Amino acid sequence: MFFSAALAALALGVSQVAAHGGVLSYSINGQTYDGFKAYNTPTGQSSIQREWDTYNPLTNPTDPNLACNANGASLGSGQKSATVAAGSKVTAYWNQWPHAIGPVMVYMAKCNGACTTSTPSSLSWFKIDQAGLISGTLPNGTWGQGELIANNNSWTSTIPSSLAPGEYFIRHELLAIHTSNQPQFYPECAQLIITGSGSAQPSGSYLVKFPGAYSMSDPGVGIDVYSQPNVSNYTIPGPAVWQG
Ligand SMILES: *[C@@H]1O[C@H](CO)[C@@H](O)[C@H](O)[C@H]1NC(C)=O
Ligand SMILES: *[C@@H]1O[C@H](CO)[C@@H](O)[C@H](O)[C@H]1NC(C)=O
Ligand SMILES: *[C@@H]1O[C@H](CO)[C@@H](O)[C@H](O)[C@H]1NC(C)=O
Ligand SMILES: CC(=O)N[C@H]1CO[C@H](CO)[C@@H](O)[C@@H]1O
Ligand SMILES: [Cu+2]
Repeated sequence: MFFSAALAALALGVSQVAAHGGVLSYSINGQTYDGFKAYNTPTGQSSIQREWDTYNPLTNPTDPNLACNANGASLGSGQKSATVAAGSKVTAYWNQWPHAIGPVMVYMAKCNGACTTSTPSSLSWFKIDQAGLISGTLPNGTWGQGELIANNNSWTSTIPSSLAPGEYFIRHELLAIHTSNQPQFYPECAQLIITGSGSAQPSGSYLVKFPGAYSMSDPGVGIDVYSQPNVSNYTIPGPAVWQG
C-alpha cells in the first residue's frame, strides 16, 4: 500500500501533492514533535504520530481508515507518545493549507492500555474542539479552515483539564467541502499520555466510532455549498464537544 501511494505521488508531481495535506508537527508546552513523514517508508521513522502515507484526502465518510488516515499503523519501536498534563494546549501545524471552506474538528480517544498496541477504529472517540462556519455564508463565509490558514496553518486546542489520566489518541481532522457533494477528510492521529488528577470521562452520548460517526446524508457532509449561497448556518458533523 505504501509503495503504490508513493509511486502515485511521484506520478502526480509536487503540485498535486501541495493541493492537499496534513498535520506535519505538533507543539505542546514549548516542545516540538515532528510528525510522520508521508511519502516515505515507515522503516526507521520515529514520531508521536501514527503513519499516514499521502496528502490525499479520504473521500468516503465510511472509509475504514477514517480514524487515523491510511494506514494509521503504529511505528513499532519508533512509535512514541508525548506526556502532557490535562489542561495543556496542543498546537498542530499543517503544510500550507489550500482549502478555506470547511470545519476543523479535534477528537480524542482513550486507548485500551497502551495506544501503541491499540487499533484506532476500535476505540470510542470524543470531540474536544471544533470550528465550522464562523461568519458569512456557506460559499463566501469565514470557516474554521480559513482561521487555521490565517493562524500560520495551525490550530490550538486545550486538553480538558478534568480528563482522567491515561493513554489517549488526539485526532485532528479537516473536512474540506469546497467540492460540491464530495467531502474530503484529512485526519491525523498522535499518541498522548495524559497526566493529572482529573477523573472525568465522556459519557456515551459523546462517544463515536470512526468509521461510524459520519454519513453522506449528514447535512454538513454531503453538501454543495455553492447551491446554497444565502445560507449562513452549517451543521458540523459528529457528536457535541465534550467540555470535561
Ligand atoms: C509557523 O509554523 C511553523 C511550522 O509550520 C513554525 O516553525 C513557526 O514557528 C510558526 N511561526 C509562528 C510565528 O508561530
Ligand atoms: C440569494 O439572495 C439574493 C439576494 O437577496 C437573491 O437575488 C438570490 O436569488 C438568492 N439565491 C438563492 C439561491 O436563494
Ligand atoms: C441550516 O439549518 C437548517 C434548519 O435547522 C437545517 O435544516 C439545515 O440542514 C442547516 N444547513 C446546514 C448546511 O447545516
Ligand atoms: C457576494 C459574494 O462574494 N459572492 C460570491 C460568493 O461565492 C460565489 C461562489 O464562489 C461567487 O460566485 C460569488 O461571487
Ligand atoms: Cu486538497
